[in-house]
Amino acid sequence: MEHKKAVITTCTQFVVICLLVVLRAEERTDDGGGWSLNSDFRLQDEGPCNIDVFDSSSLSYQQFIERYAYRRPVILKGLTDNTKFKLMCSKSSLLQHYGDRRVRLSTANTYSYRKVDVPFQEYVDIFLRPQSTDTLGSDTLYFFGDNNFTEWQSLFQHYESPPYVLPLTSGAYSFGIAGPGTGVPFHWHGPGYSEVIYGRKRWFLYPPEKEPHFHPNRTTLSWVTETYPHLPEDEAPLECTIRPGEVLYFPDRWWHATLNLDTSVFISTFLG
Ligand SMILES: O=C(O)CCC(=O)C(=O)O
Repeated sequence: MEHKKAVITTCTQFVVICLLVVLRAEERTDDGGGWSLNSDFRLQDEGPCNIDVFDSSSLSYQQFIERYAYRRPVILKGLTDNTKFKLMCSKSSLLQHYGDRRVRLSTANTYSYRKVDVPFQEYVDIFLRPQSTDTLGSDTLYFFGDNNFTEWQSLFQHYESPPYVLPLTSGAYSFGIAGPGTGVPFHWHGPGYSEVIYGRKRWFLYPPEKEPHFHPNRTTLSWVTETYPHLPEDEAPLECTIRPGEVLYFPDRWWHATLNLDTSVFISTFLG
């Protein structure tokens, strides 16, 4: 009997070790920082990209100001080097350093009303999961913004924000992590940048004078599934999917909505 127990225990330990080895290997190879494993659910459709994309070396600050800053969105590649910040944002590193800190979650509707505070570890274990199409924005809790800059200062101080700042403005950060299919429905505010550290994020934008048709309590995922495919050509949004190493600039008061295609770690810099 004792021998049988010992064999079972040894086998169980062996299986657990094998699983851990596989998981760690996957973490190392997928460069999703351990947030999104190769086997995980992710959205495949990146959509078209009809926003101007530049290598940052081919668009000077002066050109950015003249052509884009007050006129239309643009995506810049290689504008910042956030290699160190990225390493610090891996799942294991963030959980190790901030797992017991409380984070403030907001409902993902246009006029974000409800706020819920949970330990970061609990957010990762329980709330961080794929979005289902029929869940309302008011029932989706999203970790983005409302960051505690005192507690997380040791992380944010390593973020290199886009250097093309609008005159007379300074940047305020908004950091988040969310599952595939999540995102923020259409809304607008001041100008800023969005960068994904891990994962891909699909963006939809309309100029201030062209308010899109959307329901403020439906998620971006439901808008993409139900409304977007039927849009007449002249109501099509500007859109693109951004990846790590790229930043998207949105001008003042442009309508925008986001859709995380993978589990994503991301940060916005609001210029005000
Ligand atoms: O990154 C996101 O999902 C939301 C970004 C956004 O809407 C914003 O920066 O205002």
